[in-house]
Amino acid sequence: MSRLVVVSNRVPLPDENGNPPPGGLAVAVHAALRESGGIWMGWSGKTTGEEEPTGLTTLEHGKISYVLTDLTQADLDEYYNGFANRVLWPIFHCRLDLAEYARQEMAGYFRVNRLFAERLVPMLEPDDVIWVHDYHLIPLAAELRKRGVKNRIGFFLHIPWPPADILTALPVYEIIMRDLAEYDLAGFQTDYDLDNFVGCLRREKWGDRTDKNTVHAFGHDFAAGAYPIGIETAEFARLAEKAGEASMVGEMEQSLNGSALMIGVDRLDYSKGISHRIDAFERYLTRNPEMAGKLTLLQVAPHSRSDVKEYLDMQAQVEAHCGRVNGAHGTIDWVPIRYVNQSLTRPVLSGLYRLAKVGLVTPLRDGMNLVAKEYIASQDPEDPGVLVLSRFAGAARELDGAVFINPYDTDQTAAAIGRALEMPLDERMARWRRMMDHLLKNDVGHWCRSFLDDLSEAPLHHAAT
Ligand code: GDG
Repeated sequence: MSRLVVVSNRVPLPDENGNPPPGGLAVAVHAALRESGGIWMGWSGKTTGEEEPTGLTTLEHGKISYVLTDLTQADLDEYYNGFANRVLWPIFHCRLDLAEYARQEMAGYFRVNRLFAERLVPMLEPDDVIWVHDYHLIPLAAELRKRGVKNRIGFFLHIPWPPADILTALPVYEIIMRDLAEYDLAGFQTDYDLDNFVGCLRREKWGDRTDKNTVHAFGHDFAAGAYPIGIETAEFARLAEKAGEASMVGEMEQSLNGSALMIGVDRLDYSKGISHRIDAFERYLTRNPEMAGKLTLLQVAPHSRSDVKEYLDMQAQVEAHCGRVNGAHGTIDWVPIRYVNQSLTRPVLSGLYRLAKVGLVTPLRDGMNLVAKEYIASQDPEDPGVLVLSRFAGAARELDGAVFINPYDTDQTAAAIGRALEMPLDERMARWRRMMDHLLKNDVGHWCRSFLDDLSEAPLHHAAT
């Protein structure tokens, strides 16, 4: 069996017993790494001064080596905060208005990808299978190929791939497309993303599909497919079932004083549609004044990317928005929105999902959205809640029992809240069962195995050259 080499911006390090941190991706990829042995490489989270050499640390746990590279502050500013999070993230989420392209930052992005490649090459063995994750590292395969690496290399994009009209606003889109074609397998979250990717190739006459999962572009064939990421479904269901034991969940239930709970859980990111959700909740309260005191929205929103200006701006906006709605609609004994920036533990989160009659997942665009899946996995089979889901989340391609909304349509989302709250038990159970069966079958282990199986069979254009 070939060794697996995983590369991602950050590495989820295990605890002292070798157990991975909670989180579907970390658990599933660790399971694959434990089986085959291998390496997980990424940024250490540490920065050094411009003049100092950046360090490389290796930690060994059983058959897995964790290889952590430091970056300079300039690397971090240009590669991570700059090009990845202020250019690629907004453009891939169709927010051209928020993209701030600067050549220096782009140069830093390619420089860090070169650094990763230089550090990885000496560690590679000829049979290693390499799996690269996400938009931070698109050029990595091209950099490895330049250094003579002929191994199988796969790439998985966790965020959406935009349509050609949007992508072409990125000044270096041709390089990004060519670099992606250096992988043996390019994996996307949904068939829509895959279609967009092929559409970009077609638009520029660089290539096209030759069959469902093979693309011919820039003179060679490579595999491209949709691999919708899953969660640890059974584990979430188990956590949620015993979550009543967590004191925080009990306290929450008591403090609701009989009012129904709706929940939103998101990194504080402009792609998640948090303000649109608050607008819709307010519209619902305005239209249904008899619900005053009977409905509470818990919005869990840990801070994210606070070094990026657009994120600080949106944090301030969401805070002001919650304050405004609470001021206008709240009473001395009822706060309509409970807004929490604290990060909660998974057992508490699963308990809160289960307590909530409605899960509100309203991104303006999202690669998948794991919260939608976690909400479903956490429900009580005898009395499940209802998922209100944006049609612009990748999860909408799978979770067909949700109540779908367009987050830009505030009236529609407000009406969906009403519909979810009033939905009869038999309909809720039937919708939930369908989605839960799907999530049990298509969990994160399935995702990981499907990707790696297909990578092991992908056409190998580099071996021959
Ligand atoms: C990217 C793509 C794609 C949130 N708050 C807490 C907490 N969370 C956890 C959730 C969930 C995860 O964070 C968020 O996952 P999402 O999928 O919603 O979003 P991104 O971070 O944007 O992830 C996305 C994903 O990659 C995977 O491919 O689905 O589309 O953007 O797991 O539970 N977890 C805990 N406490 C919190 O307060 N423990």
